[in-house]
Amino acid sequence: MSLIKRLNTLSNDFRPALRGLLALDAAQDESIERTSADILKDVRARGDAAVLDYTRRFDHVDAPDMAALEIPRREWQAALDALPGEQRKALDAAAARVRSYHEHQQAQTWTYTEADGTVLGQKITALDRVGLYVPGGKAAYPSSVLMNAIPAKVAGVSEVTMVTPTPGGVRNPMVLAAAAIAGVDRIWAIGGAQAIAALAYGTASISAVDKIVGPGNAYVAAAKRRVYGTVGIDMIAGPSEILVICDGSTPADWIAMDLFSQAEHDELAQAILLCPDAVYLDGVYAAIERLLPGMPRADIIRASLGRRGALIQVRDLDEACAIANEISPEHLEISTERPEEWAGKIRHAGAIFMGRYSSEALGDYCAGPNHVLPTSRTARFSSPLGVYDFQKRSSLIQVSQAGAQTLGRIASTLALGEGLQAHAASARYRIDPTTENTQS
Ligand code: HSO
Ligand code: ZN
Repeated sequence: MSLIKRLNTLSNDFRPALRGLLALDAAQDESIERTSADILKDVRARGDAAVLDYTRRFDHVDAPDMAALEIPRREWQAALDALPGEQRKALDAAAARVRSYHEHQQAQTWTYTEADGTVLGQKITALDRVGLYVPGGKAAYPSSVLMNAIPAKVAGVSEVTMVTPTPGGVRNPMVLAAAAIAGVDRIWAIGGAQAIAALAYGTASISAVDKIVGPGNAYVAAAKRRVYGTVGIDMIAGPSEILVICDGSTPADWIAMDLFSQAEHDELAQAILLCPDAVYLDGVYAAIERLLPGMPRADIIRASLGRRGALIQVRDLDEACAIANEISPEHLEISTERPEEWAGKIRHAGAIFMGRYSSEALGDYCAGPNHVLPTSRTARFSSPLGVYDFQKRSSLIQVSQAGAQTLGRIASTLALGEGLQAHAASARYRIDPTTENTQS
């Protein structure tokens, strides 16, 4: 059994094989949908009491009241102080770089003035309250705490409330430390659909938020989809993906390890390499074979590469770019000479890593850009998480007296066409009768 599929764009079965690779059975599990809907309803009705019940049932944490489920700031601070020096420095450095990158995304309020003195514009405001879900267990990533909370704070969100399940009462110190560095405001040791419900609807102890972000399991995703509309949500993330375009001159071990770096996230993660050089692809295959047994997460990597991975021989790098656009991957590495030239041909990718030294792992942790990216081909229409996800726009309209004369005529004509008399009158009231017949 081969470790990873070998495909060639020239062979007849390439198209169906590619379709098979990209297909991901997104069928939503009915029973998960139902359970999560029931939990939402119950928390909405019973508030804190329901949250306490579900936390007992699912996390085996028997808290007497909600106060016992809030993780106090002194505990995050203690977690931060107890970090080994290297880890503390790395977390600080990553946070500083993520912050400075996101400061570049800050949108500005703008206005312009028309000849008659009418002022029009757009005002930017931050959301008031944001909820951040952080999974417990194996996918509890401190780096994701930074990637979600820092842009919210840069945007000017006044209160970031984090929720994170603590099965058996075990709290993850590195997650708490990251929250302290990122500027999170409060942390509750709750998770699952019950945490999403508490954030969306509010309870006596937990204030309702305006938007919920952060990854979670299938119950959390179902709950987020269901509360959308009551609150905003970020994207619903699918399994991680990496697509590498290589000219065949990067050390094969580097590329093999880049593929592993996404594959190790999840059995359903996707790692694909496109290269015109068959001998190079043989070399990467050999590197995979040699390096895989030494990986602690070899089982996950093997499953992911075997199911959804591929080494694809392309005619040339132009064809590689065309296929990359079709796949619209979450992460694209362009491991070639003059990568910026090939990047010019890329239209759909969550993040584009250019050159042999830009490994995706650097972007996952500390380059600066966000690692929350569109997956499952949604890069065709969506963007990385950013400051703009925590801000909104209000239109500004300040019509001058002169402006009201011209606009009033246009508006009242259109209003009469729509049969809306009050609109027409409201516009016409502001027209000076002495000018009424002198302007058209
Ligand atoms: N590659 C993941 C983010 C991550 N990697 C967190 C390591 N830790 C997002 O696709
Ligand atoms: Zn990663």
